[in-house]
Amino acid sequence: MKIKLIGVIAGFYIVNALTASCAEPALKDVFKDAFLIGAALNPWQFSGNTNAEVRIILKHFNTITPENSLKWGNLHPSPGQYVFSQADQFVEFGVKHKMVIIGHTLIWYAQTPRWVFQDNDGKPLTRDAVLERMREHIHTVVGRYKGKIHGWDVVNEALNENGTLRNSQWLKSIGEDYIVKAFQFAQEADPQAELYYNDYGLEYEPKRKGAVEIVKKLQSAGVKISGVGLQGHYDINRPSTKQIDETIETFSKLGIKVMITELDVNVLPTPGPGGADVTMRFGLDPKLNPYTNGLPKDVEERLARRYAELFSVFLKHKQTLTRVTFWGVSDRSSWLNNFPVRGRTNYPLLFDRNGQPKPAFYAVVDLVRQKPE
Ligand code: 9MR
Repeated sequence: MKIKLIGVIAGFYIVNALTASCAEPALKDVFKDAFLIGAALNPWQFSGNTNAEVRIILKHFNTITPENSLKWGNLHPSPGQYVFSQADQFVEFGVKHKMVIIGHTLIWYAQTPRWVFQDNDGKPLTRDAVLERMREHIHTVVGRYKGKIHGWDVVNEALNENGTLRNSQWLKSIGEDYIVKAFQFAQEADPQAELYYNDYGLEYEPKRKGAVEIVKKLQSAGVKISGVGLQGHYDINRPSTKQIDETIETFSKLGIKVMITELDVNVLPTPGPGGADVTMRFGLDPKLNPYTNGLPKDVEERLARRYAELFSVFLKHKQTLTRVTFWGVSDRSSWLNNFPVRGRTNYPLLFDRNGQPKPAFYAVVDLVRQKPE
């Protein structure tokens, strides 16, 4: 009788435990046979605090990217001065929790101080002098985290929407081969690390062609390129799943990996072309900020359907796609609350402002969760 009772009680707890874990399965387990799943992190999440976002990170993600801590401006603000404290903490967090650590980013047109391209009198440096600064920076940063950082966004956002090279200070100072040089320096600094070209809007054909040219140039120069990062700053309607599908296919045919590196879905009415051009800014108009008191049910459902269609495409390409990283952890701290309009209430991720999984979370999980026979 007593034994029977213990059995019943144990059964009750097991069922409860199972229901609890089914209620919020870990994304990294759900997608373990498909791709790594990760998030971009900030200092308040990796510097030893515990909060709802840290709980989400430890439970759900097996790969991490620093949202800002490894950018040139943060790391190397003036000549000869490196500030590694944040980046070190980020890497230690990843090592401690056995996560795949991604380095973002070495060479970008934004967040790079003006001094990089100038001499002490503010005059433009020669090509060779800028190349030497680039080499020194890449060797120092990649070298410091050699063996710990698994892959680097070597060059970020080098393209215009029409597929030509962005007229960045890198292009102006060095010339078109700045991209090949950056990859060469990264390869020298850590021959084992994966090396990526990362951009947004590659789902649109003209820009995609530009990225294909970059990959082919690196390949024909015999320089390592391991993959292309599709940032995945998407809207509720665009780009289409067909465009995403074709894009993954195109890069996979070049024999490289593809990853979704900065995924989020904007649900707010937003002026401009979409995407992630950080120079784009608009004033705050209440019409552009309609959901300050919560997301209406129909929009919440639309977001869930959008996430489900996106992950269906990702799963279709699981042989090529090695990683899906969200640009943030919960809606509370997403950059989209402040871009391209400051001070809005946006809902772009799978976890809400209280760290709770949203309908979009379950929509994604249900694509792979075993259905009862
Ligand atoms: O999310 C990042 C935001 O906090 C920074 O202010 C901004 C400028 O450094 O960069 C954002 O991250 C960008 C990423 O580094 C590259 N792709 C677009 C991302 C969103 O703008």
